[in-house]
Amino acid sequence: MNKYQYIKVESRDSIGFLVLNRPKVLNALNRKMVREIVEALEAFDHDDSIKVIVLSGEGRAFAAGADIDEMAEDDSIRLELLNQFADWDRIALIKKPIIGAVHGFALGGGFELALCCDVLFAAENAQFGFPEINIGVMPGAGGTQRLTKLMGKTKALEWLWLGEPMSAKEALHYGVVNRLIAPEILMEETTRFAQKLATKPPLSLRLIKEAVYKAVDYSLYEGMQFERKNFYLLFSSYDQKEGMKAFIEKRKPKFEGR
Ligand code: CO8
Repeated sequence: MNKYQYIKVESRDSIGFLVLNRPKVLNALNRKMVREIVEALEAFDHDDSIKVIVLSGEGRAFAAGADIDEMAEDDSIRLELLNQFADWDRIALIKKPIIGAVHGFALGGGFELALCCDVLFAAENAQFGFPEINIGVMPGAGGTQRLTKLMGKTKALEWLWLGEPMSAKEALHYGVVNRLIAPEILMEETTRFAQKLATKPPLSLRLIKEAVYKAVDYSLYEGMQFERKNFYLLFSSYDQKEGMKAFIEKRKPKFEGR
């Protein structure tokens, strides 16, 4: 049973599927919807039967941004007190891989949500952009930071200032997305990739994700110290013993995530 109002969730073959489900308004993200997304991600993260999470949108868009109707009358003090971005911050604490499958529009908060994914697969018809400038604001859920870290200052400024959409091809060129896929096979290809990840030892997936994100913020030296500790940590796992034993015995490993 779907307990959520604005999203759909489903588990299949060790993959947790989260689908944004407000297609009539192109999956515009209202605050309750963001809360639901975060709660569903956390539920998948704590579910031992789930190895990988796939995030996508229902209808003709991934998400066309924050719900403009909801925030049109907001003021600064109300926003400060609401502290809505605390929910967004929780997304960065998800330990399992999150694969985004983006088709159609991924604008504003929708683009920011896509940028919260670890890996992005884009349909050839996907359009990414930060149109906030055209309605007198700017990104607020990490867009200026994550986009700049991905594509560099000069290109990020061009997109953020102009507010024009970036084609999927451009997004690929600038390293914003991993792969371009024909729209009709987007979910199939994303699922295939998620299935591959789901066969890997979950603790390695988890500690690699953690270490790679440190590379974004830490100096090389600090990052390497962090990586080393995670490397050592994996030698306490069953899967390290099993993986290496299986190699020596020339058989396929059976990973257990412990
Ligand atoms: N908010 C609310 N409703 C929306 C939104 C939105 N962001 N985007 C689309 N809709 C609604 C439309 O109002 C329309 O509703 P209705 O049928 O009732 O009139 C329906 O979705 C379909 O949209 P259109 O008829 O406009 O469809 P088009 O194909 O003609 O155009 C566009 C598609 C170009 C995507 C157009 O809808 C558009 O420009 N949308 C707004 C894009 C935008 O400005 N996004 C940024 C919003 S600001 C933001 O995201 C700030 C992030 C801050 C942090 C995040 C907190 C969650």
